[in-house]
Amino acid sequence: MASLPSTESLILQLHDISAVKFGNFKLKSGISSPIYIDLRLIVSYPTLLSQISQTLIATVPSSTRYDLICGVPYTALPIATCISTSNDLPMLMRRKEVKDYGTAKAIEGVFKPDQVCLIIEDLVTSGGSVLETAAPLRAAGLKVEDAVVLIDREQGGRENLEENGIRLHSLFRLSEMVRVLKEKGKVGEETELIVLKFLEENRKVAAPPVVPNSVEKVKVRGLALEERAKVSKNPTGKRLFEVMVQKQSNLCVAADVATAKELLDIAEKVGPEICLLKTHVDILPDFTPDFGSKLRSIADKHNFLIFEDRKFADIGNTVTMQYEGGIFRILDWADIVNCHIISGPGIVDGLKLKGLPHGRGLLLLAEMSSAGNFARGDYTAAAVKIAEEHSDFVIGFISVNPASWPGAPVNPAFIQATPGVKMVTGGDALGQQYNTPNSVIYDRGSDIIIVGRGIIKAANPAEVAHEYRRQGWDAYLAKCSNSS
Ligand code: 5BU
Repeated sequence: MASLPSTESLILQLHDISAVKFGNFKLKSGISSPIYIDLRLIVSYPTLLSQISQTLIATVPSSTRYDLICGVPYTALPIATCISTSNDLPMLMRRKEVKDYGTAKAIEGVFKPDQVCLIIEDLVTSGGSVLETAAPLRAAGLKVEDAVVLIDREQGGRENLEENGIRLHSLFRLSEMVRVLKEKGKVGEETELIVLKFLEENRKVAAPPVVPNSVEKVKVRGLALEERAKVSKNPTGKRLFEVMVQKQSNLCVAADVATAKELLDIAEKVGPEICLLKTHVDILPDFTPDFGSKLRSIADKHNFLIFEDRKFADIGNTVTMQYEGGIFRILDWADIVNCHIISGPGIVDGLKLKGLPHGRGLLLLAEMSSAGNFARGDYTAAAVKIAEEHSDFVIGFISVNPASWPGAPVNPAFIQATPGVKMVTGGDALGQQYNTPNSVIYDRGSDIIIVGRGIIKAANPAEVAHEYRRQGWDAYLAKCSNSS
C-alpha cells in the first residue's frame, strides 16, 4: 500500500477542491461561522477520498479495539465504505429515516450483541450527530467506545462525547487546518485571526441531549421532582416521584410478554433501570394467584412501582368489582391502575373507594398514542378537571403531548406518563405511533416514557433499557437546565 499522505497535504487538497470556504455561514446548530467545510464534495475525487479514508483509520490508536465500523449518515458513508473495503472491516449502516416501521431496522448489517463498533464521522461540532448514531447502535446491543473524525471543530464535541462514554480521535483540528492554510499562503493573516477568534468565542456548542447528570439541578418548568413529591397528595404519587429521583429514571417498561414467567424474568432484568413496570395481566396464559406477590418482591428488590394498564371504562359500581375481584385481584398487587373517563367521574369514585384505603394511585387516560383516537380537546380538558376534583387519588395522566394542553403545565402534583416511545419515530401496522424519548420528555412536556417493544423485543433488554433510561433522564435534565 502506498504511504499515507501528510495531514498538510490533505488540508491543501481539501482547500483546492473548495471543500473549505471562508465567509459568513449559518451552521446547523444556528451559529454563524466564518469558515464552512463541505466534505460531501470528496465523492467526486476518488483518490482524495481513498487517501482521507486510509489516513483517518490510521489515526485510531492501535490499542483501540473494534469489530465493526459505522459511518454517520450521509457524508461519512463513502468514507466508511472505503475503509471497510480496503481493510476488510465489516461495516454497518444506520438508517436515518426508518420508513417501513413495521419491519424496518434502524441498523442494517450483520452483528452480534457485545461487538464493538467504531463510529466514522467527517466533522464534529457538538458531537450530536455521533450521539445520534451511537444511540441505535447501543440500543441494538453493540458497544460504542470510540469515534474517529476527519475534522474536530473544537466546539465542545470532544467533551460532549467523552461524557457519553465515547473517545474522539481526530485527524486534525480546525485551528490546525487554518494555520496550515495561512502558512501555505492560501488565506491571509486576517482570516486566520477571524477564525481563531470565532473558535475562542464558540468553544462550546451544546449537544442537545448532553447535560450534567446532577440531581441538584433537577427542576421541571420551575419545580424539582423532589418538590413535586411534596405537593402530591397521594402516597403512591409521592413515592413515584421519589423513586424517579433516587434511581435517576423516568423509564417505565411495558412488559407485554407472552407468559407470566417471561414477565417476572424481564422485571428482574430491567428492574435496576426503571421507576415503573407496566403490565397487562390479562394477556398472561399462565397467571396464578401468587403472580402478584412474586412481582411485588421483584419490585421491592429493585425499588420500582407496578402499574396495571387495565384501562377500566365501566360505571363506578362495576369497576369496584373489576379492580378488587376476579382472578387477577389487581388491587392486591398493583400500585397504580388507569381508567378511561368515557363513563364520567363516577368511575373515579368507584376506583377510589377501593384504592385509596390501600394508598393506591390512579392515572386518567387524557390522551392516547394510537392514530385516530378520540381522546383530545374537550375530552382531555375533562380529564384534567376530574383529576383536580380527585387529587387525593388521581396521580396524573396518560398523555401524549401535555405541553400542548391549554393552561399547560397542569398542577405539578400530576405526573404525565407517555406510551408510544421508541428510539426512532414511526409506528406499527395497527395504529401505534412512536416518538423518541427526547421529544416526549423535552418537547412534549411529559415526565415518564413508557417503552414496550423497543425494549422487550431487543436482543439485550437490560442494556437497551439502560440506554432508554439515559436518554429519558438526559432529556429531563436538559429540560430542567433550560427552565432554570
Ligand atoms: P409498545 O410496544 O412500546 O408500542 O407498547 C406500548 C404499551 O403502552 C402497550 O402496552 C400499550 O397497551 C400501552 N398503551 C399505548 O401504547 N398507548 C396508549 O395510549 C395507552 C397505552 Br393508554
